[in-house]
Amino acid sequence: MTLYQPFLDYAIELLHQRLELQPYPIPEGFDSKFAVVGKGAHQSEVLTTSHAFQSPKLRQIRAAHVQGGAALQVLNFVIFPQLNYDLPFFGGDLVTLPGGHLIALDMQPLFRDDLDYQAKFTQPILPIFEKYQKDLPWGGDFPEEAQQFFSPAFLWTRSKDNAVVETHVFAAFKEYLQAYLDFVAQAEPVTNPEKLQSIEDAHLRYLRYRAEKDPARGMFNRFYGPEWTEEYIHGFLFDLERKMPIKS
Ligand code: DBV
Repeated sequence: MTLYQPFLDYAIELLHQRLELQPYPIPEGFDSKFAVVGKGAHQSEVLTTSHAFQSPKLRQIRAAHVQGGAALQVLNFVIFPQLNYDLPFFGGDLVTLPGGHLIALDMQPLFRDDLDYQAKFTQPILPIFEKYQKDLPWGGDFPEEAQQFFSPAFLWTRSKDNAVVETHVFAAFKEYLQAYLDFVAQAEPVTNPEKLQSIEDAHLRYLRYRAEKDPARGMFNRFYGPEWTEEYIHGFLFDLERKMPIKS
């Protein structure tokens, strides 16, 4: 068992309980990737597995799980709603490196500065956020250009302690995901053409940023080579542009 396996198991179980869950296609060669990295005594094995689902309101629910020993574990878990809902993205980036754990958890808003949007999708999360602040204090600097994509309930922390991840981070992850699925249950489709266009624009802005700035690119390049990595990023992790109908 690795650090984030229980997170993934919990999420998949809950998704099955609460959604009409269907599989989402994972391109061939990307459902599981293995490499032996390093030399001699520093040799180690890195396995990356992909998991993906969809539901009537959620276009893609996907996880990338990197398992490379005690000092290299990642669970990157993102939910991309269908484009006719104004739902935020669920974003989890749970990263363990030799320096420690780096945890990012948020409902990433489509329209961060819109007060009605905040009232709908951020206010209800703030009590959960505040509850965990004490044990999961603010993690400090992060890229300034990424700030526009996070909500005021962005849980961002660093820790060196496995127990913190196994207790507080796991509990926060469960509560954020449950709250997200409450939003999904309540969500009504958007029909206004202008609103639909602004939702599509927000998805593309988010997706292009994440694909371009993916902090895992360097790591994947080292393990699996640039060809596999670019295809993984654009063909699976952040695939919206590939899936959009071509507009005439
Ligand atoms: N991050 C991903 C995917 C990963 C992944 C798909 C499958 O988006 C892993 C793997 N994140 C990952 C790794 C690191 C980070 C760091 C390996 C460490 C990089 C390193 O130190 O070498 C949130 N993730 C980070 C950081 C932030 C996030 C802020 C630290 C700063 C950085 O290195 O850029 N989640 C991340 C992010 C957004 C988000 C930037 C933006 C919207 O949702």
